[in-house]
Amino acid sequence: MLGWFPENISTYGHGIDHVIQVIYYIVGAWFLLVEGVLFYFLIRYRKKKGVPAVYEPGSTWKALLWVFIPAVLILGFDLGIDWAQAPVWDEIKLSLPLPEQVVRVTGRQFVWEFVQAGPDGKLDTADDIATVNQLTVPIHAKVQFELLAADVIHSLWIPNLRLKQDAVPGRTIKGWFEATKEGTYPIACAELCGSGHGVMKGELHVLNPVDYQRWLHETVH
Ligand SMILES: [Cu+2]
Repeated sequence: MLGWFPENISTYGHGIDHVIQVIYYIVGAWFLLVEGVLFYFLIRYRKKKGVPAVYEPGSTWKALLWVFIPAVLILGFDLGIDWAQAPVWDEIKLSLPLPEQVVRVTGRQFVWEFVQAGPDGKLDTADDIATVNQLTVPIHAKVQFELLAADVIHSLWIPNLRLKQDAVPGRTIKGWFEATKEGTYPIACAELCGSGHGVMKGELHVLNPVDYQRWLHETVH
């Protein structure tokens, strides 16, 4: 039922999709149940001749069960979602694997700026590669990013990587991803950041190791 998702090309994408599925089915079933009960009551207790409307303050235990039972069920579902997402959160957010490639990403009204470590593997050296709206990474490599915002809050969104992270002025937020399929994928801003928000778009290029090395050396020299 979630086949309309963009193709997953991230090592941790299945975990994210699993969490979304859990939430989707719980909320979907709950929605149908609540709407069903609502419409049943609407019809069952509709206006009838000779039956006056009564004020029901909900002061009896029997009436209060309509509050307590759903509250307990919702708490249970919440804990279930927590339980499903905890290992995914741990993997993506609490661990920062040793990077094979480092890139600094800056959101700026209305572009994505990338500064990528050159062949020496380090940022802030002479061989850094600076690009605008174009990010090139090798396939099957752990890419670590530091995310900054130059002006207002932006959000780095690469749907195929199942990556969405706010960029907040004054903060450097680290994260990582590993792409599993060659190709070109969209990058967007997911936080309304001004009049050009809708055109704040870029492209992620995932290259095989040979093409990547060629790109790296052609771009640096
Ligand atoms: Cu933005």
